Amino acid sequence: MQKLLVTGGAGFIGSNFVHHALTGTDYSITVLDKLTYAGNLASLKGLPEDRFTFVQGDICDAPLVDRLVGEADVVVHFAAESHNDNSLHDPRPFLDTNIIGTYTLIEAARKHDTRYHHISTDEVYGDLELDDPQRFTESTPYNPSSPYSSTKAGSDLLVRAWVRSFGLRATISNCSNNYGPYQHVEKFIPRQITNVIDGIRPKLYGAGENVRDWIHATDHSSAVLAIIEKGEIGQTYLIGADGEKNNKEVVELILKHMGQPADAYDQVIDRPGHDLRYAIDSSRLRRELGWSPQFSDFEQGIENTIRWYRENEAWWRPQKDATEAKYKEQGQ
Ligand code: NAD
Ligand code: TDX
Repeated sequence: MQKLLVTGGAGFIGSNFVHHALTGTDYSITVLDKLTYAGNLASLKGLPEDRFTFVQGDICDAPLVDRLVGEADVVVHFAAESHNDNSLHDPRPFLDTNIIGTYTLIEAARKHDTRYHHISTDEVYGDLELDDPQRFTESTPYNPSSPYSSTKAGSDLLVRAWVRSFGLRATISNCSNNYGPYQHVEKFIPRQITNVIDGIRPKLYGAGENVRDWIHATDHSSAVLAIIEKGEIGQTYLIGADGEKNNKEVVELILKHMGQPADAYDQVIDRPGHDLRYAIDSSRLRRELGWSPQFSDFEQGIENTIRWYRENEAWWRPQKDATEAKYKEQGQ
């Protein structure tokens, strides 16, 4: 039985991964999570008690990290400051958690020779023109735009250097935009769903032409499991499900499935430096590790996600007012 240390397991993708991994394998999992505003213990309810442990703590706490990494067979590092808009208003926590936190983890993994998997984002590659026929691949040069994506890029480069210089047994994955249950209401899709539930019109940054490449969090989880089990040490894998949609299309889909007119949204101030388009070519992952996404119908996925937020109001309600108040201050 493998022992996994999952950082950031009380966040959106980390919690989806923990549920997925504990269902599909006999692994035991320890989650290390600071429970920032983005972490929620309620996302980890109902897990098998004999195979799941929760530790509240900071990935920058070197003695704690050293002990937990020493007890694990594999580290899966999800913990991050993850929201672009926050990084534009207060970048410092992004440097601490995304850079120093990653450094702290890979130093411990180096010392204990622990297998390490690093979760990252397609945003490290910058953005594409709307009509560019190319998509991001593992060899696309890094060109991040925001404080968030530049700290994620920095953390990826640290991992690459630790592999080359110290023989760290690591893999990296860069995934596209995730959606699904347990996503914080600050993020695009849950913000608009919960706005409609509250009788507030969805808020589209600018004209809504920006394209994101959507993947269900369960498909991200199955890809990470495939990489842990079959990935080649030192390699980077791009994870994506061919889900390109512009933001206006996504808002219209949410409005349609929530019984609202297609134009019942507001256009608000655009995000500074807003990346235009992300698009992932995940052929290496599919070809070399035999992975494929199971949630290929985005409209069905959005319907399920709307249902989840309707049925789990107690999970998101405590964050909603403070999140909207912050956006209002920023004119968004
Ligand atoms: P999230 O913000 O929902 O969750 C982050 C979690 O990390 C929270 O539980 C938080 O409490 C915890 N955390 C933050 N700082 C910490 C610290 N210093 N020590 C310990 N725990 C800490 O984020 P998410 O959307 O689930 O993203 C998870 C990972 O996936 C991140 O590395 C992110 O860059 C990456 N990623 C996200 C997406 C996406 O669409 N959301 C896409 C690709 C990659
Ligand atoms: O209210 C909104 N209106 C709007 O039009 C919000 C919150 C967002 N947007 C736009 C901005 C983006 O073009 O929607 C798109 C998606 O926005 P976010 O949910 O903030 O995601 P994004 O900035 O694309 O980054 C996400 O995907 C990559 C995650 O937050 C990152 O952690 C991940 O690395």
